[in-house]
Amino acid sequence: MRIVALAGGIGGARFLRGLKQAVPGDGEQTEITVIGNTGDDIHLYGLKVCPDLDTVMYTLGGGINEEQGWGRAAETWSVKEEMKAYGVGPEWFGLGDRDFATHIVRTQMIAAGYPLSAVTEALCARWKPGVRLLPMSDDRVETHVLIEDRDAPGGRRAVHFQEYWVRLHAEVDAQAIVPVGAEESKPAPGVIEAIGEADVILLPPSNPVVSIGTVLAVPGIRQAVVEAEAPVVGLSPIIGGAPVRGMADKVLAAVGVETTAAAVAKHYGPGLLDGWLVDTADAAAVPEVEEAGIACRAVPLWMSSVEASAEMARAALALAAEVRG
Ligand code: FO1
Repeated sequence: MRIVALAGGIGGARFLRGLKQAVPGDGEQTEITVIGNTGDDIHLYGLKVCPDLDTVMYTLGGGINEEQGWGRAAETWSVKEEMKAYGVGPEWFGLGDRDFATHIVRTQMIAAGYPLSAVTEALCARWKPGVRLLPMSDDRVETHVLIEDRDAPGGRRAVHFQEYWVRLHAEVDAQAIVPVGAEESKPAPGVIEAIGEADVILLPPSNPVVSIGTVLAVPGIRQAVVEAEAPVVGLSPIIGGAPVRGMADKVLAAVGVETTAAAVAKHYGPGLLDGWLVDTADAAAVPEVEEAGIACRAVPLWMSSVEASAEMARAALALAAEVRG
């Protein structure tokens, strides 16, 4: 079975770990292709950092810092401390010594002319995540957030997504989310083909705006998913009216979407989604989602363990089989 998943960072990676556990053991029967968000990418100290690709690679490759959900396990921070001693910021973004190696290798390969997809493949040769990890695009796309700034002309300014997320903790309202460069970007090699050949397409519980939304903003990807033969099943990142992690509610508000499991399903729309899983706490939302033309089931969606994530993945695959008819 060929499974394709559009994924962001922590929530997506944790779901994918469960999906790997859920699919039939004989690996050759099942191939998982992950199309990763690169809108979170940030350039620091002359290095290209790809948070969502690295979170998937480290989580599935066994190197993730489990509590944080990002960065490396058993990390040390000597380089960061030395940068601080030189007064070179930004202090608010924590790059550990082990993590730096990933960004140095990536930046070196890009400088040598390799596209991000080839770089990601090379980094995964070490980490062996057990899935094919493709960036959504080899072109530079960076999500910026428009926030109010009384001192700025027009009363607002754009900040990089990471500054909004990590330094500002999304405490100020996002007036707009802009995936800079998306319009000019192209899907990375293999992305459109993987979607077209998929037996199932999954939208993990990643951020629907800045993760899944950014992947869908690359021209051609949304259309490929809409036109795909494969059933498309998503899992709600919102449980009981609140985001499971992160501050998804802040970016959902920026695009005028209520922070509910049903609203996110309708935001993706019946043109894209064939099925949608909500948590048992949101069972009351099932009729509303079904009325929107999307098959809906209520199952436990808390990824409290790898087995819990695997159960969610099994439920998603079962719903895909059901809607396939
Ligand atoms: N998130 C934080 O909240 N604080 C950090 O200092 C931080 C550093 C960091 C470094 C590398 C990396 O790959 C991810 C990092 N993240 C940090 C997480 C990152 O902001 C998020 O994982 C994604 O961008 C959102 O999904």
